[in-house]
Amino acid sequence: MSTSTHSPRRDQFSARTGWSQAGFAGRIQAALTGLLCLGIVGCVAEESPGLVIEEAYVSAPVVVGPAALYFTLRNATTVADTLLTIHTSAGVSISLHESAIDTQGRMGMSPRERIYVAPGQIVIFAPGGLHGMIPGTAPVLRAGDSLSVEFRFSLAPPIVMTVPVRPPGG
Ligand SMILES: [Cu+2]
Repeated sequence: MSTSTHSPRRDQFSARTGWSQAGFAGRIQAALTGLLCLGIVGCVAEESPGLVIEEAYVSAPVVVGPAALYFTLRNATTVADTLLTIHTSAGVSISLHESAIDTQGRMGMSPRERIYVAPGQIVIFAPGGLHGMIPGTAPVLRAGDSLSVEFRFSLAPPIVMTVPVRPPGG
């Protein structure tokens, strides 16, 4: 598109995308925060701008079988997001599950399609509740191993991280 007018660039942006000025400023600020992050010690690679996975570990199976993945998901952004899928870097799908006690007092677990995380919300995947289920057909996991895992979200870029394997129940 060629034009002979010299309207401010910001106005062209607003007209094309419908972004509010505040929304646009917010995006720039988020981008700057991401850049600043590069120079700060302790700002680790698994941290995407705003969505953070912390304290991730795999609990090794007692015998050969499925293993559980636990972690804390924190949404430090101002927009809601959704954890869609988790898989290993080898392409093995890790199911989203939730354990619960039914009305008969029996412990069971059911699949979850996706996990919504509101702005500022912390979602804890821990024994007895939400967890990732690693199929027993994956390479057998033992304490001391590590596993490369990728988390995918509806908005935020994927987070790839190396997760330690702890002893069963550890
Ligand atoms: Cu499970």
